[in-house]
Amino acid sequence: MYTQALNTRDQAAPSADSEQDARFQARVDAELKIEPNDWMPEAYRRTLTRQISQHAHSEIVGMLPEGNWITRAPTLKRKAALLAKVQDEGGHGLYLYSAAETLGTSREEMVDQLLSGKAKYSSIFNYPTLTWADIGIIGWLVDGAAIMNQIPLCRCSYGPYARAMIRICKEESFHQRQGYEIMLALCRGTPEQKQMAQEALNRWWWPVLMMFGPSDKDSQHTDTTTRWKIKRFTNDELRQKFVDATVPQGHYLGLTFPDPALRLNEKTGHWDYGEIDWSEFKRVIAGDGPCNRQRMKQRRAAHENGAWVREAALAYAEKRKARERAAYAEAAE
Ligand code: BYC
Repeated sequence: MYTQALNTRDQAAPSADSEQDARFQARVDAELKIEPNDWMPEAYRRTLTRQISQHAHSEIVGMLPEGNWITRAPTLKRKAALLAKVQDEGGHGLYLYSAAETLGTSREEMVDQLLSGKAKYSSIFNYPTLTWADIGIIGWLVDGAAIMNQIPLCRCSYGPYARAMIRICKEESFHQRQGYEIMLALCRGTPEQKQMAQEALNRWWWPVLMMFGPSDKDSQHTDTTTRWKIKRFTNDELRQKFVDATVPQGHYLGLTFPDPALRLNEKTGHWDYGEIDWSEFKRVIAGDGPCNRQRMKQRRAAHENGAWVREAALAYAEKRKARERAAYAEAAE
């Protein structure tokens, strides 16, 4: 999708030159895109590599809780839609790794960081999918939260990330609708099905609110990334937008939210919500959530089992290169 050549760090060496920094910030302020070969502060490169690679890892790990349900989807239609959705997520991971590679870190390095536990991925994918209703919830709420967070990223100052996000958001929007449609079918179904939908909402609501990251007062990166126009809204702003959009959708389904403090604030027009359990969030991102170990074990196994594919692809590329070289040599004679 993007250049195959990696930009080396020397090409964009960090500079103590504040004029260079000021020129960079002026470009960002003028809403001009920063492209891979443009000069950028080393910290901008680092933070983008961190965010884009974490995002890519989240897509790849995010395939696991849903992939678990492909063989158990209740109908052929549901199975086909879920298969397509999980494939889309694999695709999103690949565009994002490509976008991150343009900043000078290879995909192999990023994957190693994931598998060694050094790199983070979204907290939400460390929760189990216990029933079919969880698949509806992932589409409705997890993809709904992802869209809320990702639409502003389509205007991110870094060109390759912004462009990747445009396509990703279109697909996420389909994912969100398929999830809501599953929820609608369950809520209009038997009392047992509605109960299953309610229990899934009870389990996922708080972890989904945590997806937006720590509250603004605890967010380490927001100030800088907002100045660089990577982030356009703070974590709390996006969380509030999500709650405002989602609560009426839940009420339309006839479901209740597991938060006694949830109420429409007549003065602000926003839904007020209760305190998030940040100790749970910290535990999950530190590796001690309900499924962290299982997810990493599955990813490591997938990586090892896929080694022969990588080797075969490399061998094929070498063979093609050798054939091309031979053809040139013959033509030059
Ligand atoms: N989980 O300073 P902060 C998807 C970390 S994919 C884990 O606010 P930032 C989907 C954060 O990394 C969903 N870690 O950070 C896929 C930082 O730690 P480090 C993923 C989290 O970057 C398949 C520390 O906490 N989406 O939706 O300004 C199927 C302090 O946070 C989380 C993206 O990646 C978390 N939830 O803001 C369905 C979107 N939250 O790195 C759906 C792009 C925070 O310093 N990313 N942390 O060690 C972003 O927009 C931002 O990176 C975040 C965090 C809003 C997530």
